[in-house]
Amino acid sequence: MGLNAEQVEHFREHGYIAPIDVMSEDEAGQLRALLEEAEAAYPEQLHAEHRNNPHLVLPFFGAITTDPRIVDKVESLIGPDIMLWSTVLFAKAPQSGSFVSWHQDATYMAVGPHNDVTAWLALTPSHLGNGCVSVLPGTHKSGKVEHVDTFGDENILTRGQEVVGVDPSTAVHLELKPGQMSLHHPWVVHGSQPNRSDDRRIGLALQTYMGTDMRPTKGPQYVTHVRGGAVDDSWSVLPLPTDVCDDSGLANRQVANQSFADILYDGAEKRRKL
Ligand SMILES: O=C(O)CCC(=O)C(=O)O
Repeated sequence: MGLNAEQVEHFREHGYIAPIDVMSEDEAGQLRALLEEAEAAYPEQLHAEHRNNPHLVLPFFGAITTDPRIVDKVESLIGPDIMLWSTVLFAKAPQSGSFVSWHQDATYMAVGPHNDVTAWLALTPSHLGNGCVSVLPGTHKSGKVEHVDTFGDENILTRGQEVVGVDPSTAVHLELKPGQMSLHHPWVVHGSQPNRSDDRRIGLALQTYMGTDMRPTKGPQYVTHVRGGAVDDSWSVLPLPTDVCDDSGLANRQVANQSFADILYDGAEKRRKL
């Protein structure tokens, strides 16, 4: 089932929608259990520095990328022909200082013209106390705004990029139960605070669902096909995995993450590991 007219209007006006029910808390708990089982079995492959594109090595996250309970809602915003650029596992350890500075996703993505949306699926409760995603409503209407690179140690973002001159008092905190998601616009300014709770805060960002009318502006770039019309030849299409961390999945993730790093660090003074 897609979004209703009120939700679509809210997205156009404010740049986000939340909360949206996707699955039961039990099902989200099962996904978390599968993730933690895989993390225990493949610690070298699944740790904080390997947070990008887990859907290319974990079949249960691969299946989430095409799940109609998510993609039907996405389709209401970007149309029926859909591909996915990447996923990011935003897992904050208990009582950790890790945070995400105020930023726009689209600033560093090198794709366009924008017809895309990020879905953020909660696998644990996500609230202000454990650093849920917070957005600055309406900021998507300003288009691209200036960021500075901070490379802050506890900043989860690639280059610690941060929008200058934000007024955090206007923020809306997207509190979610496990199994709920939020949707946010590629230009909406958003971020998140540290996790001050005794449990992990885990969310899978499906980042970003794009209409197949979008093109890379610096190549090469990798996508997975989600539904509808074919993907243009200007993209390289990667398959979803069949087994946890098998050789082909790891190779696909490597190639996608390398391209991801080259794009996200373009023009940066230094690099961290991706
Ligand atoms: O999970 C977080 O704390 C931040 C997520 C985020 O920045 C995003 O999904 O674009």
